Amino acid sequence: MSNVLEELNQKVIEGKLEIVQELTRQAIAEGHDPEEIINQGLIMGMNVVGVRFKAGDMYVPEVLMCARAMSGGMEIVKPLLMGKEIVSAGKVLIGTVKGDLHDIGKNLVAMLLESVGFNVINLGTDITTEQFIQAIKEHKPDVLGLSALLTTTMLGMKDIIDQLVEEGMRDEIKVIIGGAPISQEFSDEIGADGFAPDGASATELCQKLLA
Ligand code: B1M
Repeated sequence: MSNVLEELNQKVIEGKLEIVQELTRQAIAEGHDPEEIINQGLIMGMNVVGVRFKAGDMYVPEVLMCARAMSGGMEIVKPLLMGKEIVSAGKVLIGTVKGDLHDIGKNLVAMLLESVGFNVINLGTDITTEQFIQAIKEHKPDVLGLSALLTTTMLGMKDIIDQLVEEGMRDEIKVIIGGAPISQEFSDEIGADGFAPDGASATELCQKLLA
């Protein structure tokens, strides 16, 4: 790998936004292909971050800084991809369920999914069952990701899955769930396709479900 790409993924790991942007511009000026810059520079760095975070070697604020640095580089490369088809790992629609305003973890999951090549549609927080169903009809994602941080709102996940069954859409989409009070047992109980305890596990789960 060329020096600038190696340096780029190292600076993503260190969460250095300005340097990542500078190196991204340098990589473009040196004639690197935009996809090469994304995959070998930006995403490769973020993959390392995901693994370290999962192992407990990095903390949330650091991961957010890395994700911000990666996004800063992406913004510069993206215009060069106009008209170019990027191979997506799949489409994920993600949101925090009704009545729940917690979004730090959900956003972290969304960023990590994007960093490994998923096309992510992030609906935000306090999303009703109807809003999820409408968005699924509109965007036709491969995976629906539901997040909840409150024991009171996690029950809303079952309503969404029941509604998917009711509308005859359950077989068309994989449903993954997560959030501090969520467990594998709860996931099995409500008929989700899987539970992920953290962002890195969520990316692995989506990859496994769509393999
Ligand atoms: Co709230 N809150 N909060 N809160 N809050 C908790 C969740 C709580 C455990 C604190 C406590 O009492 N110890 C408690 C819930 C108790 C319970 O239900 N059993 C609680 C409460 C009670 C409340 C309010 C009711 C407080 C009040 O107003 N009286 C209120 C509710 C508001 C509402 O939602 N309607 C409230 C409000 C808030 C703030 C707005 C102040 C703020 C949220 C800001 C925001 O998100 N923009 C907040 C915060 C920050 C927390 C704590 C302190 C931290 C949550 C967090 O961001 N963690 C939290 C205590 C705690 O969890 N230690 C708490 C960091 C984040 C990276 O982790 O979100 O777990 P987490 O995400 C992880 C995994 O869970 C997983 O991956 C992430 C990355 O590793 N994951 C997924 C998450 N979603 C996933 C989806 C997936 C897969 C994995 O697939 C789709």
